[in-house]
Amino acid sequence: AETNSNGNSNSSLKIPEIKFTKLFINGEFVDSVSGKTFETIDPRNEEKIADIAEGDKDDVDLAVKAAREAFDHGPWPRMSGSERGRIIMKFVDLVEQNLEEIAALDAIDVGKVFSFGKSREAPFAASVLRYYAGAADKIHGTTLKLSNQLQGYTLYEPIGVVGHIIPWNFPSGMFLFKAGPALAAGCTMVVKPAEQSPLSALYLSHLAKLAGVPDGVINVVNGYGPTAGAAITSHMDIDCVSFTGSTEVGRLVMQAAATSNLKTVSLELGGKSPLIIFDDMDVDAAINLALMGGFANKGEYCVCSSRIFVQEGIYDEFVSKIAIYSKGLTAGDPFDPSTLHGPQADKAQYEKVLSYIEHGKQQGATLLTGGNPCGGKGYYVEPTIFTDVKDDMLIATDEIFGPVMCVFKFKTIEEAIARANSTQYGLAAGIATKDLNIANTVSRSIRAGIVWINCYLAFDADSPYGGYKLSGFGRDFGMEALYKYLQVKSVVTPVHNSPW
Ligand code: TXE
Repeated sequence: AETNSNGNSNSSLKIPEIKFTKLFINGEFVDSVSGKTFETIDPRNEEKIADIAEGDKDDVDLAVKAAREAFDHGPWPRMSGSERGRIIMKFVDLVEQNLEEIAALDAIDVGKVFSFGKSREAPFAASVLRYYAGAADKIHGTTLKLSNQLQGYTLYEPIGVVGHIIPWNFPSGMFLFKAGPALAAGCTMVVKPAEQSPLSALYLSHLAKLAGVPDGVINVVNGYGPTAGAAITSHMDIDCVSFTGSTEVGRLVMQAAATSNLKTVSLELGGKSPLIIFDDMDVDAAINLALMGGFANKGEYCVCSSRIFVQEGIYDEFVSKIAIYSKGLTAGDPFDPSTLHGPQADKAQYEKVLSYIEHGKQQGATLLTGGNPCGGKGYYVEPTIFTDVKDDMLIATDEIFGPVMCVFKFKTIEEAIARANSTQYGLAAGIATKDLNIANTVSRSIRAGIVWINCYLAFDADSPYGGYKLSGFGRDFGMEALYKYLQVKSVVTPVHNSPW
């Protein structure tokens, strides 16, 4: 990949002022109980951005207390759905008026390409919030015609205090994807952003307050996973945890829920998603899909198409062209308008990606292109493509969560289905073909929560996504996500006013 200059003077124009660094509890920005802070680091240059208040168990307790009070006695769950919807709509308006600031905070915190964040990711996150604003007054149950002279109905009620534990790959998006349906349902919440990306959640909670979300409804406790995160998952007064992160930590979340108060859990975990390209496909179009699926957001995407299966008839052309096209993904400072590929979010991810590249080379795969750090300072890794990859090599089985793609050759549709499914994960899959029979057969045979046909990363607020197998369970987006945050109650009464 080409590299433009990192940290040039033009790019610093967009660097946002960091206005919020404390915890957000009960509508106020407060220091942590311990007074401790941690540094958030700029992946462009490995320098400190700011000191952030570091929450721990005591801070989670205070946040849960505020959320509990707001749920048990506050106005939010008692408002009509349309009133809640109106406030969430105002929140959306403020998000849309501040897309640039939101995108800039994510760019500086985790190296997201600023122009893309501003024009695509942040507007999409706003559209998800708007979807749930519109859903807030459409929550209703069913009428039951019971046997035994009884009748009844179901009531959908907010589940209570929700703990959202979110990762760093979409800091502002993830905050809104999780908060949106929980707000619409009438829940209150404690959000723990990832320690790599504490900034945008604080800014967004400030906007929520300006929009009129009552104090205590949204609380944000930054801090580390084993301390602040674990305090949420084992808390006796949190009713539901929605987690997005690694499969490893997903298991801990479920264990903590089981041994505390049996809070409900949803887990959106890792992936190793296949994109299957058939012979009838235009090669250039297929390459565009593969580059987007594999390298968007520097591969830091749970649905990243890290396994590309190409049918034998177009394989050679595909491989020779993608090696050339991938060099057009200019790496550099996310604030530079010519940048298409930013740095990995932090040092741990950078080192993880480079070590998998080493494994690939050592295990005998062919390095088609990339494979090196780039850009001098900062956590930049070239878009990397391996061929001659065996299905059991580590680069083919493990989630790398970086710009590393494996390209495989296949002959038949049956072979493609079997190999695509031979993974412990089941988050997403892509199919590229003009043949409707193939598209229908493969989409129904793949064990994954979302299948994209002739598109990839085609997210929509209305389209639920989440995992099969070790990719977890529960769904974000769509009405499915709203129902995660609702309890169903049956209300039953005799038809005739006589004792039953
Ligand atoms: O994840 P963690 P990390 C995958 C991806 C990545 C790997 C490691 O492969 O390379 O996971 O990333 C909080 N109790 N994904 O280390 O640790 C943590 O503070 C409660 C895929 O960042 O799972 C953060 O807020 N919480 C993924 C969140 O969990 C705990 C996105 C995620 O961190 C905790 C991110 C604990 N004991 C990583 N330990 C996706 N599905 O998109 C940590 N946390």
